[in-house]
Amino acid sequence: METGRSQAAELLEVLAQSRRTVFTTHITPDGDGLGAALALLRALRGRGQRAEFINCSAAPHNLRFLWQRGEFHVFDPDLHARLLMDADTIVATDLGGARRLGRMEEVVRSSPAKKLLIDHHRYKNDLFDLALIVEGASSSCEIVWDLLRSMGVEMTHELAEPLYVGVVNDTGSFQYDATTPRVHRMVASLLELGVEPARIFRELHCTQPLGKLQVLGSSLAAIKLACDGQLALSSTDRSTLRRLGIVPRDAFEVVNYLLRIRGVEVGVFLFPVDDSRTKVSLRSAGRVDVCSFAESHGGGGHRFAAGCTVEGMSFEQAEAHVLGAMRELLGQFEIGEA
Ligand SMILES: [Mn+2]
Repeated sequence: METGRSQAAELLEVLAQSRRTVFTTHITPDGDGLGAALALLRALRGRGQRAEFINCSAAPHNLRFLWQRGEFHVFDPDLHARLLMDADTIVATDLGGARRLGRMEEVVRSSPAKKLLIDHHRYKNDLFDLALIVEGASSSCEIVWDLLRSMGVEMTHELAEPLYVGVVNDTGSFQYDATTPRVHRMVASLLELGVEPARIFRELHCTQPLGKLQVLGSSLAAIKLACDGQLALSSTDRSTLRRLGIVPRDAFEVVNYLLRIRGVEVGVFLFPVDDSRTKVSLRSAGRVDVCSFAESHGGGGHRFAAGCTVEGMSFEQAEAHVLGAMRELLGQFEIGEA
């Protein structure tokens, strides 16, 4: 990694001095944010430092195999606000923007603790005293892997497993561009510490509720192509999710399938949160930067994988708005077949 060396050194210095550290990651946490925080928390605790992991929302069921009792807590103001106010250091991993602290944002902002960020997303930082952002990293876990080695921590299975889950999560099981030789060297070293890829695959992927596959089925059946087949669009709705008994985030995986269609450059998945807000998830095959659109609507992510919420319009209007913006990005000005 070329950038972030001095921030990394500074960050490690702060962590070394910190007697009470609180970790957190983004709302609806994923394997990368959880893995990065968990590995660092274990390293600090291993050195005898107090550390807690408090998050604004619960973790998905398929990641709960990662931690032991007492290693992860869902934010309860009565129990945890004091802890955040009294902490020396608050560390956010994989955050993707201060708003993604959810209902913890206010207390994190008002805490006198030193605030550190470890991330590989690009966005404007108006909260953290020290931001270690390595845009070229595959995952926040790759950054933490570097940090742990700089700390001279002895790598063990309990540090390796969460890091492995984070890298698998963010590389889409080693399918994205971020899958570098370096990532494979990192993973090799994690496997040498006893990480079991087959068992972790089963934990992550073979534990899905039926409804999640059914919403995938109905959303795939509803795919529309536009812009001469370069744009694939799909969506689901609240009543379908209710009927299938699943939560919205279980539906969003659909977006990753859209790029599998021959000729598709951009995939868009839409979900109407309510009558005036539509969640939009965007994927690009590598020619079009979809992050700028997401950023212009208060969201963010990476150049080729981003998301946002379009507000102040109906679902139909939001769909047309996104379609128009993507058509422009694709450099197509004729009306595509919708
Ligand atoms: Mn990540």
